[in-house]
Amino acid sequence: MTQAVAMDTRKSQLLFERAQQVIPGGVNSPVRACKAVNSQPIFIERADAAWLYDVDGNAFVDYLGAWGPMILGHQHPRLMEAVEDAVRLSTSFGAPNALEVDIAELVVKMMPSIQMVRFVNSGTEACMSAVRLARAYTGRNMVIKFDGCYHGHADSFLIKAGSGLATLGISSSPGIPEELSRLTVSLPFNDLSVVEKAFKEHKEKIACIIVEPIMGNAGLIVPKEDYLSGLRELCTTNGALLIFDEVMTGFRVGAGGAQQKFKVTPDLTCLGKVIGGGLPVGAYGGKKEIMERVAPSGDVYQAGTLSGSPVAMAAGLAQLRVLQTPGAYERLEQKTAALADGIREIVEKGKVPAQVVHVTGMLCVFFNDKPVVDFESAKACNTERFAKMWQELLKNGVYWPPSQFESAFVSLEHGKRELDATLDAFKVALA
Ligand code: KE4
Repeated sequence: MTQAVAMDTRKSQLLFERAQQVIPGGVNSPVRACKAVNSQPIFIERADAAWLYDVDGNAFVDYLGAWGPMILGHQHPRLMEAVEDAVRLSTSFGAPNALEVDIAELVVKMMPSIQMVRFVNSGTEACMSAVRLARAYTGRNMVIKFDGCYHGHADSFLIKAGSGLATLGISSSPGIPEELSRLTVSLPFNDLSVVEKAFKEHKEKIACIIVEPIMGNAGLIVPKEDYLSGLRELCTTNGALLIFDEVMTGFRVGAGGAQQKFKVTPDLTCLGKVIGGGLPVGAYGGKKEIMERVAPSGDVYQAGTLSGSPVAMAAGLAQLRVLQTPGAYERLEQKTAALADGIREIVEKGKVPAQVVHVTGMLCVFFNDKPVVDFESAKACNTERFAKMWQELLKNGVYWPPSQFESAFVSLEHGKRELDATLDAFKVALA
């Protein structure tokens, strides 16, 4: 593929100048500012199937997938029709509607560890509510999380977090009282001994472990053999709850998420992204005896004006239903593996010091000559080299997530045309 001509980005630049006057950093979520890849953000006008189209008329193969939700690709007919039908009946009621029951029953069917589920409006809300519930249910206050994991921006989680914090090199955020951050212990991922030590040190003070069963916010880091079952055992032995944050992996890495893939059953699960089909939806759920503590059946308070909004429920329900199509996840795995193998071949041929990691629907290129097994080894990556790759990919029509500490997402709409175009772009970007 010939080197693309310099892209016209004038309209994006004008929009970004205006945006920076009235929105902090010109964006509504930090990672979108593309600072870590020394670039200005591209403003997207529309998207269709596996493609993004920006305001200057440039087209890109989309590996953002809106950070996970767009597993069916953009404008899937079943999803768009469901949303159009719902929006004609008004956009929100503030009273129960049937779609909330339909999607809750489907989530319970797809993820058997969830006997009851509460819908909220974001992954952050799902994770903060699950931790509040764990604290109430156990009567304990401390939380164990893992370095580089990201559970949204609630105060208790912004300690050595991944995603946008790692991208910007902020390990924890100002504005969080010392008294509160002392209740969160953040440990290296993939090491059971440090977790055992933490339980010995803090004994019955630990309410829960919250973990991304497959880390997607420090780049893509898979758990070592028996790691997740080890966390399960430590929680059971010490009377703490195990919370799987499957906001990213839920209904992406397989029909039953990471918990089905690794056959480890958490006490609570946090969901988001895929279950909203691109609209604002999060959820938390788990054992009935725990979930019944949530108001109004119990005394643990959590609420939301727009929780269960019919349009968002329609989008999520349509997407989950299409994902029931036999063979959907096998096809997604084939697409992801073909892309990962293709990039690996380019890396090996070019003797590029990089690791290519993938699981169904997600992949990552680490610029490190050693395997990346935790946040420390992720932070040892050459982020400047990543930035150069990212810029070259963009110039060659591929929109990759703008941070070494993120995962790329593949959809069911990424076909041969997209794969070939992507590998052509990688040949230039990794040269
Ligand atoms: P939201 O509040 O952004 O919907 O979800 C927070 C969250 C919780 N748990 C996991 C495992 C997550 O990946 C996320 C959000 N992921 C990032 C992408 N790495 C969102 C992108 C952004 O912050 O703009």
